[in-house]
Amino acid sequence: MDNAKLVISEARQWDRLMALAEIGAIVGDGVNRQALTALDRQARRLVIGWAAEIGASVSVDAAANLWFRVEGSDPAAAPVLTGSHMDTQPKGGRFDGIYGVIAGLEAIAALHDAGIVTRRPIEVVAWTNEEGCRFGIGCTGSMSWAGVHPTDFWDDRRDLAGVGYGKALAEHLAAEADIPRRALGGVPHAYIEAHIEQGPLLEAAGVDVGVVTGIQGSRWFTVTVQGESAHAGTSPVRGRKDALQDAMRAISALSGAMDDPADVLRFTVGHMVVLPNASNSVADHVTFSVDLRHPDGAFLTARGDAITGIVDAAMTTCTASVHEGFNAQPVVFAASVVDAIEAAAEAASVSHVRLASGAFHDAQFVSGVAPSGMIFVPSHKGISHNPAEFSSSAQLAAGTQVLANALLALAS
Ligand code: HGY
Ligand code: MN
Ligand code: MN
Repeated sequence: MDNAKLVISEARQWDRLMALAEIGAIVGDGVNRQALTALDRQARRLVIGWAAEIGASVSVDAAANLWFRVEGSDPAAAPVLTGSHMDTQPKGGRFDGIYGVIAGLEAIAALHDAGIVTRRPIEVVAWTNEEGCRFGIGCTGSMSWAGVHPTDFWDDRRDLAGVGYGKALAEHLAAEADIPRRALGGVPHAYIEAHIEQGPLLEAAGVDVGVVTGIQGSRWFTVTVQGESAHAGTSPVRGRKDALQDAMRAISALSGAMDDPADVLRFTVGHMVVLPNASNSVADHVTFSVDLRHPDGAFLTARGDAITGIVDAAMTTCTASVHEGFNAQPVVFAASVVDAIEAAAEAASVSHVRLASGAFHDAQFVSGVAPSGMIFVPSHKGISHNPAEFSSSAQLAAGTQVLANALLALAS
């Protein structure tokens, strides 16, 4: 199939990304558009309008994943799938996730503009709740679709306002009741996700596109420390059951235990809730997050399984419990897809290099169902999960041209 006619529109793609960045815009060119919120739905409606312009069919599944489909000459053929997520971190950037959805839309728009009908149908998906920041669990849309857990598995997870995941999902689906429904699941022929690198390698190497070989493993835990609240002025320090002091001991012990001179093991405590959170009351209930990552599954299992013992040993007067909420094992992408992406980069005459992903992505769960791969574009100084996140229009366009070429090859 001739790539020459398949030309994506850099301007259309950039304008759409900037229009979406207005929905949930925060200071410093950032975006706060969290999963299953009214802002999320507002952005979805905008993208639905663009998809309708090129005649793509629109549907939503029971996990609220949003699907766009263009038919192929052989409607019975397994589709080629592309996409990413539309939700952001609380202090997110304009490109993480949403770039992959808009790049997928741009690729099918370019095929439409070129009058190219591929043999296989092509689908673009926006996965629900990849970031996980609102409810403390990521990739619930792609995990539901891949059959890793049922859609009600996370019903008891609550956001900071106490809204449960199940309630938020039900409200979201009700608000989108006018959109045709689609069965959960499916087996695509292949999946490619375009995403910003969120690391410094491509920019430092002066390379246009990353051909992603795989994704390291990630494990998320919630540690709960239970003490006793008391008066800050009248209760002797010696007799206190101070949950915040013991939580700090646990975090310090974990930090020491997870220290890796090679800086390959990644240990992060990014979220903490202190109750009653009053300056003159001793804390009686503290929860904090643990995000642990490593490319070696066995090593990650061993280190993650040690967390409970380390936390218990750190307790002086309080009790603690550790709950694992998210476990994404390392994945190596299918050679057939990695090679197709590399060939597509050659066809687009863009420089490319193979690299692994430090961030997790929905592709981690899709690869359990179908041969998958990812395309990275450079992130300025590797900054992400930060309003200063930036990739240039030309860099984003190069990635999308490679995506379009790869989709064309895989769908032919
Ligand atoms: O945390 C991650 O790796 C992803 O960016 N949500
Ligand atoms: Mn992302
Ligand atoms: Mn992210």
